[in-house]
Amino acid sequence: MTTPLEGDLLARDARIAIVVSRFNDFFTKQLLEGAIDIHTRLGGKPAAITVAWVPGAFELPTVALKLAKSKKFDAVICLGCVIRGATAHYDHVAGEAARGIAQVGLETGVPTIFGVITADNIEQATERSGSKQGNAGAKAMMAAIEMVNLFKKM
Ligand code: INI
Repeated sequence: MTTPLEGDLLARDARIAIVVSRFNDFFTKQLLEGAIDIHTRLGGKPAAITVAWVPGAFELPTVALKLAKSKKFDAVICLGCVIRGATAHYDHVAGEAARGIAQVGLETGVPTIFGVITADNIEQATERSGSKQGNAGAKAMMAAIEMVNLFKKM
């Protein structure tokens, strides 16, 4: 029998940075609330979380990179909301956010989590920020904690 390498969902004293975009803050505030709520429910202390606000999803990777490079955090979570219906340049903003966030994780080796809602319309954004489809911020926090604990075992 092999023992799988896996991270549990206990927040312990993991230091988490959250970068959150002001654009569509009607939704991103819900994501931030969901992330902090699940962190508390998984045993984390508020002092372990640092929050940085950026103008929009396009800016998430730049600030995530700076935080990841600082070595002060075990994981960085990026929260944003890009809505196709309201965004002529949706593909550029959403695509660059996704590409940049992935790059930060690969470049720094610090787990960098994609908590960006990419929605076709307001209804979908609503569903993913705390209603039918859960809360993407809470899911991002769970992913961050699992990754931090997985890294500790590797
Ligand atoms: N930023 C978002 O986070 N979501 C959006 O839906 C959005 N729209 O609609 O354009 C958006 N644009 C701003 C962008 O992220 C940058 O902040 C801006 O282009 C300055 O670089």
